[in-house]
Amino acid sequence: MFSKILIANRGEIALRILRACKELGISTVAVHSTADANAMHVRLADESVCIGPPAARDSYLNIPQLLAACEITGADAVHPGYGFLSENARFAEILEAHNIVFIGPTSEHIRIMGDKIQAKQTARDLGIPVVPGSDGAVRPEDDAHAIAAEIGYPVLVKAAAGGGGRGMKVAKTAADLDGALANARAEAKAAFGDDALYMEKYLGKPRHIEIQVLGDGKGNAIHLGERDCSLQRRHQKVLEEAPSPCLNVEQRNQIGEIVANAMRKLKYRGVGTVEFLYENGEFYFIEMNTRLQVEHPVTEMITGIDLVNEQIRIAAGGSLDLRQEDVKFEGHAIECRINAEDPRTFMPSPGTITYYHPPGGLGVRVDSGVYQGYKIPPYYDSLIGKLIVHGRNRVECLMRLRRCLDEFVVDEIKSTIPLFRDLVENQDIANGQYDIHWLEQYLANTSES
Ligand code: MV4
Repeated sequence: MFSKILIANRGEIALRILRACKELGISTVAVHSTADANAMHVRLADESVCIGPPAARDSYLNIPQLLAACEITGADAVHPGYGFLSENARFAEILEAHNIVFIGPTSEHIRIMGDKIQAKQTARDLGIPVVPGSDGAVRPEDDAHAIAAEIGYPVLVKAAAGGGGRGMKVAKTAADLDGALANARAEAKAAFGDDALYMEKYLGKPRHIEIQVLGDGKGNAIHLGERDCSLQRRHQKVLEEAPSPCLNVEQRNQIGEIVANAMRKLKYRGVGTVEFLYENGEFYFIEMNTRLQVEHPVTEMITGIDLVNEQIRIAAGGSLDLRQEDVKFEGHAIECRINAEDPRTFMPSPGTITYYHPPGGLGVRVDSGVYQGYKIPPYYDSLIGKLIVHGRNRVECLMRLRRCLDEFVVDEIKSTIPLFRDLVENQDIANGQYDIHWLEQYLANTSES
């Protein structure tokens, strides 16, 4: 096992990782920018190193500074959390070259899944159902019209280097295709320096359902069920839940087994998430994330499995000691992402938290890096915490969530808590009847009044 882990992240996820390290008896190193000197992850870690000025590219993304911090402290492994360097294959390689363990998958697997065309081909070769579309890249010399006609309109043009919705263009009919391709290619070139494109059948009203996986890199892998992450705004998830209100046990086991089998063949190591669009009873692979995700607690709440503990043990060379039949799904969990934002305009609202009272009680978990008196810096994403609630069933979970949102006080900054208070009263949410467009439509409708 490792003796000291450096946590290359900040905020609530840095705390989450610290807690797992402490329970494993591993020493911790926090790194921080000058803007985060007063952050909770710095206070709770055994040691801390300032790695640069506020801008992420000069601190949390600064590989030489992180290597220096490892060298100074003698850390033998790095946990990247999510965002920042968590899916940077080069960072994983550089650490390996310095005999420091990257707590995550191999750099090769990170690289494959980072290229959405390669990811899709790999998924299909492993037996995972994918969205019908072009066979790999659509090059400028290809007959895009013939390919699109074959797929059937509407088609969606996507960037190989994209993900998270950037560089996507819909062509409703053949008349839109040349424009969609030109716009997508220009956007991809500018945003990623890689203008490779591919095309897919555009699915109109899907849900976003993702499968959590865990592998040991030796051919053992299991799935931990799904999370329904359909409630998004501008490609940012807002509320996630498990199990999905639209799946039954057979559907879960079927897609879960397909994904787990694929991960066994791939010899995938660590935690991963395979993302699907789900429409009319069918799953369609879109992307794989090779990192721990923000919404991982939802899965932890219904399985009782500590995903960060598993990540660390596996990175240290341990084998997966859970078998698929050991994974039991119990009850229902919902996560609300609490952002320091105006609940109507979503404008960031940094500033000082003058009064803070998180909810508690049975089935309640708050993962947050903030405290009363904490000043939220303006330099990073606006996530200040996550409220995760568990109940024996979805109805109990929603009742508990409503009660927790009533208790939650975060004063003198704007937060998204009032949005969630509205959502728990909504009939579509109560019925679990929503798709990936529901939230944006709801927000457009409620802003009129
Ligand atoms: C799609 C799609 C419809 N059809 N692909 C958006 C981000 C990226 N992860 C994939 N995305 C989509 N891909 C096909 N073939 C619709 C979306 C999409 C979406 C997906 C998940 C959650 C929210 C979304 C919001 C808008 C569009």
